[in-house]
Amino acid sequence: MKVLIVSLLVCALMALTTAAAVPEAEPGQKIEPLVQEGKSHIVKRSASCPRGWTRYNGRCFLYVPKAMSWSNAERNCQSLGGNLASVHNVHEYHEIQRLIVKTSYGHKATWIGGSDAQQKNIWLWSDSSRFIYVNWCRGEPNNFFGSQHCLQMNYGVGKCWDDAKCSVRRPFVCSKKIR
Ligand SMILES: [Ca+2]
Repeated sequence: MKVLIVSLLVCALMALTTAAAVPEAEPGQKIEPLVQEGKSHIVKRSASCPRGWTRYNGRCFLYVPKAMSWSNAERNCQSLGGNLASVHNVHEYHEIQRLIVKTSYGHKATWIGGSDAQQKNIWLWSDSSRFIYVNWCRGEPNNFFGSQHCLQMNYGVGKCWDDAKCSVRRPFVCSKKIR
């Protein structure tokens, strides 16, 4: 009798164990994963620019239509977490020009972050990036009357770069890296 009971118990246990086991897939049969990919409710936060700034090439750009001296413009950009914009290739330059047109409906002469105020003919960007790409107008920078040490863009018919007196008031473009 004892043997019979033990045998029954073993059979019952085996049946339970088999039922609980995950069935193996038949050839060609696809097992649905318990958690389906792509249905996660976790929203990834991608880096982006503050409202009103334009994203381009890993940076954010802002055109400020209020005319200021170069130094005041730079200080304003700093208060917004950036600097006056630096420009590193023709694509960036055209993007900044598009931004100015979009906001001001024209190609206004505008401050960006170039200056040779520290040493004549040594041009630097205020955001410390390397000054390599240039888009000077013909005959510029000419340091006219020995008093032009700040870089204005959209100058003349060529909409190129000119060195201008830093105290002149111009609208300006800020840039900052995406964080
Ligand atoms: Ca000039």
